[in-house]
Amino acid sequence: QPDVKDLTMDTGVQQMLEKAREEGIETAFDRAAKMTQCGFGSQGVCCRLCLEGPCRIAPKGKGPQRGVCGADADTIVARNLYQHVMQGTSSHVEHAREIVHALIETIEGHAPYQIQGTDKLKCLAQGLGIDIEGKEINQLVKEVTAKALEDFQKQHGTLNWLKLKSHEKNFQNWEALNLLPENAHAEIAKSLARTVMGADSDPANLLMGTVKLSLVDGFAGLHMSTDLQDVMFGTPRAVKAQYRLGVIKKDMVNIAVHGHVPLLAEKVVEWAGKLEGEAPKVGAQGINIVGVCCSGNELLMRKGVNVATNYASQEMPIITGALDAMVVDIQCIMPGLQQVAQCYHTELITTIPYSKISGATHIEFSTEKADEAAREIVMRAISNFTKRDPNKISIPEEITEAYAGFSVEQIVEALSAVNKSDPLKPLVDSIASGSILGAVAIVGCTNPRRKQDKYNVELVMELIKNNVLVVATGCSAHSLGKFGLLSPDGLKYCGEGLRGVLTAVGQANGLPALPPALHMGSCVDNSRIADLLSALAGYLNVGVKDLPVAGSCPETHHPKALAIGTYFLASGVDVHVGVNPQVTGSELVTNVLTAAKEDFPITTDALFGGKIIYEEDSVKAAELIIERIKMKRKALGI
Ligand code: NFS
Ligand code: SF4
Repeated sequence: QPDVKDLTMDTGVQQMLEKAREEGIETAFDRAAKMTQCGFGSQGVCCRLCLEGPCRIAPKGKGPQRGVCGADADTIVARNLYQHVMQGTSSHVEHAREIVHALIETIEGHAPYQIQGTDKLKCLAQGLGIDIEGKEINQLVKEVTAKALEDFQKQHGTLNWLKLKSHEKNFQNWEALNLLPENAHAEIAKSLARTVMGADSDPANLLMGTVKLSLVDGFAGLHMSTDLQDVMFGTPRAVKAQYRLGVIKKDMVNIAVHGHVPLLAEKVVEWAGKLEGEAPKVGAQGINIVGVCCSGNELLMRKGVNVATNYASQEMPIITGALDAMVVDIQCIMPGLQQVAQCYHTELITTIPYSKISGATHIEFSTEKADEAAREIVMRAISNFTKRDPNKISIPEEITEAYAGFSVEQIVEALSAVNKSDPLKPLVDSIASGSILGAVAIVGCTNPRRKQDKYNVELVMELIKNNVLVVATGCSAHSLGKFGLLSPDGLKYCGEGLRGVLTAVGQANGLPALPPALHMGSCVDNSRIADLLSALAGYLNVGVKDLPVAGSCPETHHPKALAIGTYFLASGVDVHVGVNPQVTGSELVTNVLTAAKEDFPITTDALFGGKIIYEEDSVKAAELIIERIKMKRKALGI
């Protein structure tokens, strides 16, 4: 068995892994250590698309070079990547669609929510070409959601959200390349039809299909989800909160909220407040909600709810022995959670009809019945408090402080304190003068196959030391939060130029400084990063591809990250991946994505201005990213 210190940087998680071993409980880290990696699958050359197979292509020409149907490694790898992107895209699109319907039900009076982001609503309505004069909020919601629904059904033209949110130069480029999707559902269906056995087998064409689909992910997935969540729950503003397993409290009823769509998570918080008075009846001091993964991000961003942990260690809150319920919705929820939960008093509660786990309690959540479901969930957690086994309780003590809530609106507002009439100017000036070298978004997950948090944290340390501004989302933002990089305390790791700017902007806002990394939200909130880039490009009158910026997912695991990464590539942003993307079995696909060979006829770099940087070592990755940033600076003449 590997030493727990090699599995995660988080000492609280290490402590829980030791406890799990003593108690004979298996975790994802144990399973990862035992799982041998298939050489074919790792390179993406294994095909299971029909019953003639499975077929696999032998590496280095030693063995079969084509599947039974004649598909070669390039076709198989391109199809597998496409299918990953399809999975990611459908997850995000379904997320967006849920929010659209929740808004409609709310204004029709069937769902117990309130429209809290009226400014955002008006701004979206105007952007979508809706006349807002004299219209009531409900009428605006009706018209905006109608525009959203068109993006799932229109048969001509392209997505309203793409027209609304894309940078003009990107739009023109995609249009010229015939990459504008008509509607989200059709594009997903076409992609499925396209990747079946015996359909598209031209790897270059398949890659272009993958890019087209990633635009669905970006606009009808990420942007639409974020925008409409802001309409429903308000746009995030700076908040202060705490990180690490220490946020679980021994004498309180602890409920972990895990998953993605804030419709459930927000309601659980609301009902925990309403039912606070029930806690003393079972001997608890109150009700404590903690976040895990992206539901954690959503609650952190809008409510300042503390975060217990991120993806790879999602079993650990249960292992504390003090978690009374873990409530989940969709995506990134390990099926193995129930195996762990059944060894404790913790009740794992699934809520979505198409996302159940056998053995878990299922309490159906729908927007119409949101209050009943949330009430029942909280009541169950309260009664579970009495079922705890005191001998099994051990909560790691460490806690870190973090700031989050950096929506684009919040960032612009913070910058306005420095320059009221021209808020982007101080940022752009700092980049031009070299105080800030460029900006990198740290996104994505943690992965039980890699030492948890190490790669996210190391990369950021290296970047900020070199005066690169960092923004973060998803579970990688949680990694930074756990290690003080979302707090002004982390400023000591920054280069002098960056530290100066963060201190100046922070002080103009009455804070000692801004943190070295700005937490911009969940994974769908990568849309906020795209918005920020569009705004900067617009301000400078250049393309997004010309900006000295990059994205990076050092510890990713989910196909959603591949969809997001492809969307950013298509937008002209370099994307670093620290985990094997399972495409190396095809030289063609690898060359198109990484532009590794200079004379290769097509690359995403030539078509869009962004390329994949695959490097597992974070320090080396930082060097490669910085090299590209310097190249882009030079081209801008700064
Ligand atoms: Ni993003 Fe969020 Fe976390 Fe990764 Fe999963 S929770 S949507 S996919 S693991 S960051
Ligand atoms: Fe094999 Fe072709 Fe069928 Fe894939 S589609 S399993 S390569 S025969």
